[in-house]
Amino acid sequence: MLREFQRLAIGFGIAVILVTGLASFGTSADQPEQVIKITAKKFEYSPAEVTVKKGVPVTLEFTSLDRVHGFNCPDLGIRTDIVPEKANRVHFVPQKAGTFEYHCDVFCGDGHEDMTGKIIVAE
Ligand SMILES: [Cu+2]
Repeated sequence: MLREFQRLAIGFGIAVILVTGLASFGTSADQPEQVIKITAKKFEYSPAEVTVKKGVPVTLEFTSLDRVHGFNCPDLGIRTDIVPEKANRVHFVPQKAGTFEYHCDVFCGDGHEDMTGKIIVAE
């Protein structure tokens, strides 16, 4: 009786491992995360224009080369401070295709207003 229960339990355990393993394999194969590095300095982002794929998770990783900047993309609902000597990350899953402008929202000097870029979400 006990033996049978053990066999069942082991069988169940193996099934769970297989299913979760397959599931995570499926996700990572279909939707590799897009990691994009962007540097910020007075008064530009580099690259200023990035293209991502709709439905695929994105991590934007910002590095500042001089001072504190901001990253704000209201249409995608994402923002972060960009602090020097820190990896400043935002994570999102683009749900709609299009071109979305972003800008620096931490005043950084005379060219601050021109510190902008674009995120292009492709189908
Ligand atoms: Cu600024």
